[in-house]
Amino acid sequence: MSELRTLGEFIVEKQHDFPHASGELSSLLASIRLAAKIVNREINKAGLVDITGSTGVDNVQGEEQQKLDAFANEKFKAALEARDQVCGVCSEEEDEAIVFSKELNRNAKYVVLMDPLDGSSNIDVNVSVGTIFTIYRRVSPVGSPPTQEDFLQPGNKQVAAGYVVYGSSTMLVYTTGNGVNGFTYDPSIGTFCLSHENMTIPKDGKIYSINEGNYIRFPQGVKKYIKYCQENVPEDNRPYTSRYIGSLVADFHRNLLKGGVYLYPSTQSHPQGKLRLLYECNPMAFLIEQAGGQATDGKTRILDLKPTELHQRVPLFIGSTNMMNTVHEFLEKYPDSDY
Ligand code: AHM
Ligand code: MG
Repeated sequence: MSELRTLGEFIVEKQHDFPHASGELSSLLASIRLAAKIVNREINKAGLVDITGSTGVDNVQGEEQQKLDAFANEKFKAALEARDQVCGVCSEEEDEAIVFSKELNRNAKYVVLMDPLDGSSNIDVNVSVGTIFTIYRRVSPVGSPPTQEDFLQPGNKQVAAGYVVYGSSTMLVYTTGNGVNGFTYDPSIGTFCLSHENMTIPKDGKIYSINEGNYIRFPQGVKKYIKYCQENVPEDNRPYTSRYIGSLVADFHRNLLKGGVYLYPSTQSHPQGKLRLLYECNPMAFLIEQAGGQATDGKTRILDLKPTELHQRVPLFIGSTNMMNTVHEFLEKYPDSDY
């Protein structure tokens, strides 16, 4: 971080890339930034529960400590509602889309879809977790409540998307369709500072990320690809390295920086895989393409899938272009119905 540029300054600077930009998107991104800081603070206190019996200080009297994922959901919703730029939100934490009822919100032109705290199995064990978000322009008329159609837009209509990784340091990475930029949180000044300008994923990599415990249930093409990754071919940098955190945001972030491929395929028991199209796969697919990589469900570009349900799941293959090409060769050679 040679020259100190804050996320706030960067957002305003980039606003000029959009003709007729009115600042609404900038204000929306600012509300995400604020919620991220609050969630970051809470995550960093989480370990204190065992020492003090509660994460303490700002706990409302008598109220039971909330689970962190529910807490993150509330904070992001509140921040988004308060800035009046969003008419509704779809969250992994809620069955139905949330419609903001204030008139100012009804007049807003954006909807946000999010996974407020992804990687839930890692929350209690001090391993990186993340927030994933995406922003769409509504298709229903401004002034009315948002409809399902606003939330079920294909990923290629995203206006902006990003994630926050709460890791050894906290970072916010986002795109508005003009490249990907990353900001590291400096807790001493309470500010996200530009640390990774114009991020691109290496075309080649040697990391593959998959929950190999499910191997027996994977389609043939995926099994064969895993064996290919493990072959001893030094001139091709194989065997590759296996890295799997179990937090999509953290696995994605590492592969983005180092080059690699992340796979969450269909399995015999879960033919649609596990990850959610609207607020996990689409934002990550937008980011990876902006960074020069690829994302598909094994056949189709993630961003071209037409969503049918809010919490729809799809298989996800995402990462470095040359590695993705090899994944596809294997998937084509061994049809995916063949487990
Ligand atoms: P979650 O939204 O319940 O946290 O689940 C999503 C997470 C991803 O972050 C992660 O990549 C994946 O689930 C791990 O799943 P598995 O434990 O099956 O490997
Ligand atoms: Mg999730």
